[in-house]
Amino acid sequence: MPHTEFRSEILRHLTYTLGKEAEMATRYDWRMALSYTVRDRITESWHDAMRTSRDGRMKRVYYLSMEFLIGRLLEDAVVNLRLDKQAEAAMLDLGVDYDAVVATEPDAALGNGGLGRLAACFLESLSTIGTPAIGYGIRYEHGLFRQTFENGRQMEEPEDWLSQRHAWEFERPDVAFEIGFGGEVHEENGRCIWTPAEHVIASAHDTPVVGWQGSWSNTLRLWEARAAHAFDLAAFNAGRYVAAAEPGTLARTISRVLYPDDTTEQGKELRLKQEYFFTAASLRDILARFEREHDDIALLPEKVAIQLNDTHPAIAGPELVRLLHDERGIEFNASVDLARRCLNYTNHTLLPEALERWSEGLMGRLLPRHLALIARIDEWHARLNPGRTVTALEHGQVKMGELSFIMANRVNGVSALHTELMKKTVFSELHALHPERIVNQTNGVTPRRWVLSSNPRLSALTTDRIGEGWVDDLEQLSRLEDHVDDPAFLDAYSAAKRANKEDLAAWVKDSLGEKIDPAAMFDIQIKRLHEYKRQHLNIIETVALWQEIRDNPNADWTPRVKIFAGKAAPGYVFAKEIIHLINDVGRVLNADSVTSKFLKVIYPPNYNVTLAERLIPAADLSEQISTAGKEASGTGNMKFALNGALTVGTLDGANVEIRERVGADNFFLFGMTAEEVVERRRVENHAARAVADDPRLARALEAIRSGVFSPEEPDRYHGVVANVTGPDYFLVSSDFSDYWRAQREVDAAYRDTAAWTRAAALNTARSGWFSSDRTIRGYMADIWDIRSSRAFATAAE
Ligand code: 8GP
Repeated sequence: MPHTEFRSEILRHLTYTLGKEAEMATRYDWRMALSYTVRDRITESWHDAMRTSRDGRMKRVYYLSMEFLIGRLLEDAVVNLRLDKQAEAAMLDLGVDYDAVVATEPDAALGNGGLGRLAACFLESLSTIGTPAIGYGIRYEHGLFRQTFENGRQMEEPEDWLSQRHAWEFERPDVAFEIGFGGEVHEENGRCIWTPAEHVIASAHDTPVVGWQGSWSNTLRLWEARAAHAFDLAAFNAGRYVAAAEPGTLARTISRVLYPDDTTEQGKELRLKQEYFFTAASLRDILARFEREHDDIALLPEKVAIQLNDTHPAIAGPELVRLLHDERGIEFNASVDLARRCLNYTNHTLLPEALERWSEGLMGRLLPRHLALIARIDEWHARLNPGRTVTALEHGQVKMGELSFIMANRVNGVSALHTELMKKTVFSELHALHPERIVNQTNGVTPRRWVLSSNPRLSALTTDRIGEGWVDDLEQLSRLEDHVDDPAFLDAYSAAKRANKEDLAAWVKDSLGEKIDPAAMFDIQIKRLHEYKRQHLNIIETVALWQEIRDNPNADWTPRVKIFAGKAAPGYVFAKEIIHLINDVGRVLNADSVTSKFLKVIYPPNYNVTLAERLIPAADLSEQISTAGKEASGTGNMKFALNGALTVGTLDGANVEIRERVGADNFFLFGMTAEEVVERRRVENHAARAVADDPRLARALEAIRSGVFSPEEPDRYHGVVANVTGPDYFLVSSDFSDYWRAQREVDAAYRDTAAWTRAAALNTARSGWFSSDRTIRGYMADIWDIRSSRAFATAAE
């Protein structure tokens, strides 16, 4: 389509959809008009895809997730539809700054971290591959909180992404289900009838998710909660205006906020309500669709593959059994069998505190019928596996991990190491009973967003050398290996990185007022704050390095900028102290006239998808330094490697597989292995010993402890230091010396610019396997049993 036609469509939307005159239009208006124009392009392929799936009676994937961290959608859609040139030209014609308009879109922050971003990458890959799929979740009014810093401390403000209209969604008032809570169960003619005490309406909002080249689009269906009777007219007429609106307010609470907690499950009752709310609505929707297309319920597992993204939707097991057995009268064992063959469960963390458990009391109050069904599912499982004792219901608690496992056809881990640890630790007994059930699917990331759209310079260079087939067949990047000894290619590769770093430096100057040198190494750690991710190991090493530079300021130091970004759960005190410490250290180091030309610390607030897109293309070094055995996979690690950052990392999660692929020479390994971690914990006073053995570590900790970075409150970090020198569960002290050694190797390597660039290019060339397209193909083959996708649609049934 010529850009002039595109321009007319934008103007048409501006005039008729937004009701604005061009002279009066704000950037917001232009963005909305542009978004509607782009959305029109998607809508056609979306309808085609739905028709093809329906007419072909194709099997669909239903991805149930509490989180979809989709970020901004306009740029992504423009890139996937290949409308970038037209859109820019049309906006230019209209006298509007395209980039500025794109930048007004708020991030849809409907997730906490890795699990939510993975869900977003998966939806895009499913569309690119052309596999019929629907992502189901909650339309949170407030996504993850907005982070600001006040004197270096994290502050949380509500995220208000829906204060402007959301251009991408279609409201479906006609798709609504009544979801019940509480009440009683009684038997009638041998059948259990649940009469809930309270009802909430789940109402659907659909966002199309377009794949590469726009040839297929799937749906993200998010549920909003509203009251069955939102308004109490009698109360209103009696002058009780607040009370009159109360039913609506209470019901809406369910889709009000995303729980801002990445590890510990809190908010108990409301959280369980949210989980049941979206799971129950999604299952009803799935069954209604199935029953429209098929009249034999026995076909359910052949047509429906449900993926439980972690245990948050684990109530799907008993709920599906309830819908089949109680509501449709299918015999109990047959119902369990049907449900089990549809359901699959992905585990994302082995941290015990993150494995959900609900008290029997709470479950019984909120979901009395489900509690009874869980007990029956346990009996059924015990009957089939005599002599074994693993149950979902134990000591007054419902264990959602066990329940998910028992009710799943397949259970998967998210990296090879994590899957093996799952078999040996949390699910060892269930694995022994069902050795075929656990499979591995190493995570991946979508190359459309994480390379093509966020790193246009690297993308242009890559396409110039190997053609553009890599965009949906990322392993073609290996063909870049033929170019890594070509000086012209390496020059261009390093020029692209340099330009990305200049862009970032300009942004840092504008937004934080700090000047950073694009010639310095950009060393980046971005992720949620957690002790196991060990941002404190990084900042302690920074302090030690600063001390050495001060001792010897004339030595040949490799200039570095350490960049951190990430949010801490509001209730996670230790994580917030680490943020504070990083900011305090940054304040001192950045003001140090002797050392700051060699070492700076930058912490932009409010890490989100958009900030990641800005930081990753500009990275030289990727920090993946978790305690081995704790990071299930990581996906940031993959994004960095693809964009040509070298990794300093432990043998944890997918780091192991990244190192295998990019080669040990192009990866800076340090630290204990998962087994060594377990052994080390048994050593008495392991932390104190490590500190005693490494004077550098001792000196850095002493500076932190004595208030060098917090003179206004010298004992501010006593707690942090006491932890790292005392219990040190995550072995910061024991891994410090080896981390220091690896970092000095990094320094030396960075000084050899040509060799560094070659290693960076090899990281790009050898990371193609980490595409989420590959991961999705793995799920299709090993979990969902789907062989048909767009390419096979006509051959289906
Ligand atoms: C994360 C894992 O920590 C990360 O290693 C992995 O790459 C990612 O999932 C995707 O598989 N886990 C979570 O984000 C997580 O457990 N979040 C839930 C507690 C909310």
